[in-house]
Amino acid sequence: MSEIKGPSPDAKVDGSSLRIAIVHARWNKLIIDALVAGALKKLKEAGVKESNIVVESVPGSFELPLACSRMIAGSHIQAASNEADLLGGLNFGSGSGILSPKFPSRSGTPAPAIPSANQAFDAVIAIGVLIKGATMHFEYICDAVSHSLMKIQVDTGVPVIFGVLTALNDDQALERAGLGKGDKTGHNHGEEWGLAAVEMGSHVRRWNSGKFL
Ligand code: DLZ
Repeated sequence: MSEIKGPSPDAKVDGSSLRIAIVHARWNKLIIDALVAGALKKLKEAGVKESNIVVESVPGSFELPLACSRMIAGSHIQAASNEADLLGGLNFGSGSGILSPKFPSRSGTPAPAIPSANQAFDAVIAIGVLIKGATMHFEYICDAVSHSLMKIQVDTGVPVIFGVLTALNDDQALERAGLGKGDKTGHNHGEEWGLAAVEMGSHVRRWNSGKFL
């Protein structure tokens, strides 16, 4: 019998030219670790190079929106700065770059190696696990985090994948990380988040250059 729920398996994704960030909370670490592993597995299967994957962590899910926002901004600054370095050797002089014979070191000081990070993030995956407790805390954080992550992706134009489980109890969260008990192992949603990042990163690149199917 075919599945009713879940994403369609149709999308073919090629992540070989993409740069993707994962930022995860550290609350409920056992579940977080499985979700991050699931996302990483699918990123790599889709061809994203290990050197183009950045993983950062924050204390809890409430910190995810700020982290996504600053990481997206920082990656643009990093990419622009590396481009300037490649073009003009503004503050380096290693003598090893393709343009360096024309632009020798001004200071004579050996330059830091040019990082491979010469492109901004094509997508960010925000991963957190919120489990309802006795108070309203859960509701406030779920609401704030989901709205903020949506706002960041719309405002920046960089896909932010919603990898935040909002579970009513431990079992729900475990099952959504493929860690459920007995015959209810469940499924690791981190895998879909990895694929969604590659698909959305590719789409946005294409759309940004005015190409449509
Ligand atoms: C405080 C708190 C609680 C009670 N529960 C969770 C949770 O289930 N999942 C999660 O990611 N974070 C939780 N936090 C931490 C908050 O997200 C946040 O880190 C703190 O309130 C500090 O801002």
